[in-house]
Amino acid sequence: MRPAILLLPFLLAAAGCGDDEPGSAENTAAACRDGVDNDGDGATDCGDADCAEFVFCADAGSDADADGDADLDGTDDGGAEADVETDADGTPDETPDVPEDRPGDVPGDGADSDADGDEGGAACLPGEDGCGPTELCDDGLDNDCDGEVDEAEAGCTCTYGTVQSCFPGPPCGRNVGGCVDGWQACRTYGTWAACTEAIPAEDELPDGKDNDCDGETDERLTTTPTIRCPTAFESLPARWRTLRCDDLCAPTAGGACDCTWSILPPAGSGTLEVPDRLAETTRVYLDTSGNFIVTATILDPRLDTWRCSFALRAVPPGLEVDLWWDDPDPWRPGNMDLHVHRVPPRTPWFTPDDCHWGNCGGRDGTYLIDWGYADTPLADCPDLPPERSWWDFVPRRGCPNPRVPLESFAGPAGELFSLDAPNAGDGFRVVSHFYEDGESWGELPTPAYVRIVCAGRRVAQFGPVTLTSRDYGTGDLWRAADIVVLDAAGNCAVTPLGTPEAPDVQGDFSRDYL
Ligand SMILES: [Ca+2]
Ligand SMILES: [Ca+2]
Ligand SMILES: [Ca+2]
Ligand SMILES: [Ca+2]
Repeated sequence: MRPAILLLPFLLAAAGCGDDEPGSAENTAAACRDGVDNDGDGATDCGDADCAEFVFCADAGSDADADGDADLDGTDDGGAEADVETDADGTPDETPDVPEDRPGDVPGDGADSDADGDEGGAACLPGEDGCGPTELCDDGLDNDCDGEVDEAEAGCTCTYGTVQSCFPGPPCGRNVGGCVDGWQACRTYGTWAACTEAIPAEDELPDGKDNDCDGETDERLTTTPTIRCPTAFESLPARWRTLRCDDLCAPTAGGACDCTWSILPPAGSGTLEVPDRLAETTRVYLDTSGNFIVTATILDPRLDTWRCSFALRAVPPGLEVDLWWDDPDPWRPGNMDLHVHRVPPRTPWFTPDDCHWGNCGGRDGTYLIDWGYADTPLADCPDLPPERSWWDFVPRRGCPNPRVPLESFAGPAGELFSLDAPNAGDGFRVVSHFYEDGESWGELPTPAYVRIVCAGRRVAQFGPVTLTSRDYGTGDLWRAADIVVLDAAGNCAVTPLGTPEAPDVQGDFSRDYL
C-alpha cells in the first residue's frame, strides 16, 4: 500500500523580499540559489548570511534528532542517516560514507556497474523523466509510467518469495531528491505484487525538498517556504520515533505551525495510525522493519495548508523474521506464533532448539535458550510496549540473542524474531503455528505471511498461506523456509519449503519432527 500523497489546495503567496534590489543584495530566494555572489561581499548563496533565513539555507547543519547527522542539510556526515540521500543536489557529499546512487541505480548499493550513472534503467539526461513505451522487467522501475512496476500485463514474471526494491516512478526520479524506494514481493503465482512503502515523485512545493525528483529543489516557485519537508530517517525496528511539528516548520514561517499526523506502515505492522495525531509533538512505534510513510498536514502561521510525507525506515541488524496474518474475524482474533528452529540439530519443535513465545519471548522472566550468542547491549535493545511484550531488558543490562521481542495475539500486528549478530554458516528453519482461534475452533482458515530480512535488506516474503486452527493450541504448522547465513554481515540465502502451489502445511502432530 502506498500513501495517498494528495496535496490539499493551498495558496501561493508572493515572496516577501523586503528591501532588496536586483544585483545589489543577496537576500531573495532566487539570488540565494543562483550560484552568483550578487552583492559582492565575497559570499555566495547559502554561504552568505543574507540568505540564512531561507529554508533551503536554514536547514544546513541542523540536527533535530541529535543523532550526529545534520538531518536536512543535504550532506552525509557518517551518522545514522548517512546512507539516506536527502538532497539529490547533484554535488558529492562533503564527507561521503558510501558512494551516492544515481537515477536508475540499484538503491543503497553504492555501485554503478557500468559507470554511466544509471545502473537499472534508461539513461537520464536533465529534464528527462525516463518514461517510455515499453515496460522492462526485473529492474524495479515503472518504465512505461502506467503506475505499475514490472507488471504481469507486460509479461514480467518472478520467482515466488523473492523481494525486490522498486520505485513507482517516473524512472529518472529514483533515488533523487524526495523520492524513496519501496518493496515488492513475488506472489504465489509468479508475478510481482504492487510496489509499496515508496514515495514517488509529486508536484514541486516550496518546502526545501525536491518533490518532483528532478534534481532541483523548489525550482520555479516564487513563494518563500514556510515548511521544510525531510525525505527519510533511519531507525532500528521495535523503536519509538518522535514526530515534532517544529521540525517541519521553517524559520521563515514567522511563527509556529500546526500539524496533523497520519502513517502508512509496512504489512505486518500494527501501527495503523499516529496515536496522538493532533499533537504538535507525538511519537509512533515502528513495530517491524520496512518503510513507515508519515504524512503531516501542516497549517502554517499564514493559515496556508501543506502536506509533507517522509519515510521512517526501520532497518534491523543481523537476521529478522516477521510473521503476520490477516484475521478474517476480528471479533474472535486468531493467534499464530512464530517459531525459528536452529539447524542442526534436527530436533522436534517446541524444544530448546526452537525459539518461540514460550521460551524465547521473556514470559515470566524465563529465557530458556542458549545458542551461544552474546547479548546485545541495552542501548541497542528494542523499546517494548507492554501490551505486546513480556520482556524487561533492564535487569539483564541487555537483550539476549535470539529473542522474540514482540508477540501478537491478533492481526494485523505480527510477531518478530531477532538475532542481531548471526555467524556465517548458521542455519534456521521458520515455522508458523496456528495456536488458537478464539472460540471458533477451526472455522476460519487464516492467511499467514512470513518475511525474512538479512543484513538490513528484505530478502524473502512468503504467503498468503492458509492455516487452520483445529483445536485449542493445536493448529496447523507451516514450514515456510530455510535460512543459511552467508557471512558475518548477516547476508543470507533463503529456500522456501514445499512449492508455491502446495506449501508445507501439516497438522499439529507434525511438531514431533523438524
Ligand atoms: Ca520495469
Ligand atoms: Ca509499468
Ligand atoms: Ca524539483
Ligand atoms: Ca520542494
